[in-house]
Amino acid sequence: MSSTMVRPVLENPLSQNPHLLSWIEECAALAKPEKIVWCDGSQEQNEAIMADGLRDGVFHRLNQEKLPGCFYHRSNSNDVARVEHLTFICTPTKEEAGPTNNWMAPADAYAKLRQLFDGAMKGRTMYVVPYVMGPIGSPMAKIGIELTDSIYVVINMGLMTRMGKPALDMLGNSDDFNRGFHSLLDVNPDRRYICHFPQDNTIWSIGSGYGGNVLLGKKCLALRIGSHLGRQEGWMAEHMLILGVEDPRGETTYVGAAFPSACGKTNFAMLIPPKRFEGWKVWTVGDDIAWMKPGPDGRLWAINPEAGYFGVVPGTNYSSNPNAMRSIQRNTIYTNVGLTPDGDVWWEGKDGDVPEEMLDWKGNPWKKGSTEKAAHPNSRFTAPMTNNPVLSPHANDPQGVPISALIFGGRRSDTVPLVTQSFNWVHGVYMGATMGSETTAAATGAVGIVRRDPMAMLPFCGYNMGDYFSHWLHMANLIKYPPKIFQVNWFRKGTNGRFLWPGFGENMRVLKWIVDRAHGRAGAWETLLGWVPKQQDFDLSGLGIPLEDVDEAQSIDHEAWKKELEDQGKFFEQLGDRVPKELLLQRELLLARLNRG
Ligand code: OXD
Ligand code: MN
Repeated sequence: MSSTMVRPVLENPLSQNPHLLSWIEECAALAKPEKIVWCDGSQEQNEAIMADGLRDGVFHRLNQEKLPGCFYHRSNSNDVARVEHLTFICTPTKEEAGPTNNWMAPADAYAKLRQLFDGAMKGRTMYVVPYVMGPIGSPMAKIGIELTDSIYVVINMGLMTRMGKPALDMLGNSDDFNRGFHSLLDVNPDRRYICHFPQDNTIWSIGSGYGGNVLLGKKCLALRIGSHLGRQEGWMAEHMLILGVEDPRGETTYVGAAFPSACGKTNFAMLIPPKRFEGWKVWTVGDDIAWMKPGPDGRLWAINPEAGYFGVVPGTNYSSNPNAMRSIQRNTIYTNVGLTPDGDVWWEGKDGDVPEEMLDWKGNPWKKGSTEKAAHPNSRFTAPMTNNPVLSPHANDPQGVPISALIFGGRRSDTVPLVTQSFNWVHGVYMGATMGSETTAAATGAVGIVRRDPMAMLPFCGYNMGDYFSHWLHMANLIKYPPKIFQVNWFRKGTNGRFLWPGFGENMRVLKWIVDRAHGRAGAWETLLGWVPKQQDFDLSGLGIPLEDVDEAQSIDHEAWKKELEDQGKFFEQLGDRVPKELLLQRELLLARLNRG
């Protein structure tokens, strides 16, 4: 083996930043790649890297007539979702990571992973992937560099972030960048760790190729490290979509909404208003993550740090999300869906006929009528946001968009009403903090069990959850005109097990009430849970479902709420003594209202 293979020289570096160069040297000395390639983000280089991916079988070319610029990827079948049990927050003390995170002492984590990284890239190429989270030049944007041996990561980072030379130009000679180090190693769950070092602005991820574990800009930097930075710097990193609602007069109101993984954030962010709402439009700013900071005008301003969508494929169709369907017809990566003989893709819930036969997500022959799923329930598309027909014209604005309302929503078949407005900011924070949701396939583990998922951040909060709640409460002091806070539940079921609310585009009706309330324009009734729409302020005309269903979706079941509060109490106990007193008192107040009947 030549010496350059052991200690690769940095040939033609795209940057002379000494901090960057010495860190790359250090990582290369450990992982020992054969070659180092700097990603400049150019189309030419992307095509060359994709050609290598096709040659190595990482990607398959899809039918280019049907799906121009689209490629197919099949992941290792042991590696199809985020692995929360292998995800660690490595703060100096366990207390800082808090009871909802796995913790490892930084020195132990570095030592353990250093052993795994040692020689992990032998014979492979190490790609240097510079990227910006947020619009280029935005004062809210952050720079990350990911070193990876995965072509899948390089191509996906190119879609999901502002990747390439502009990131290096923005970085200049600064030391202020996130250091992300990733290797597939042998894609073995026994040697899989996703470790975050908030104090070092560093992420080490090894042994996985799944998006949520390895596209380090997304969950790792934009949420886990981001939430830590936000607390230090006075802003918020949230698991929220951002959308703009334009009314027929042309006024646009921006809303952020937190839903747990695979609960329809992408659908909501791309919503098409039903016929009844002629002249209304919804614009997508982001579908998964919001960074929000108080602006000089006293409002809360939000950017979407991402540049693409990494969405759940099954269930996506021209009824559930026409704009997502239009977004994934070109220049899209499909991961773990079914592959038809003519090079097209298929998944459960796709429009049209079920193909007679295809290869399933594992590459096994699949026949119509099979009880196996052709697409993995967490199969994904990666598409650039510029494909979205309703992309907000303000998605690239460096200062972001002003937020008037925040929405929390879980997947609950019972208990939680369709829509409620909080009495005030603290009550709204309590609504978010006590959010529960039935688990989905986005993470490994049992599906369909209610788990508390505060602000949809349970798997993504990079520090102690109690301190995170305090940060939320503290933010009210920094925002002169705080957004109004709402809770929604699209998933409530009737006694016969059917959904009470049609969801999808019809969620516009709820959204309109929220927007009107945010502007102080619509009426509401006070209930023990918060404010709910008055009949005349909630446009249900032409909805096509019995109004009794809507009433049932909005009803408050006192017995269910007593149980709910018990469960919330247990959750707060688990979180320990860092839960702010104000939130414990909110629960007490609600309990008192409930007991009064
Ligand atoms: C995602 C997730 O991929 O939340 O967005 O898991
Ligand atoms: Mn998400």
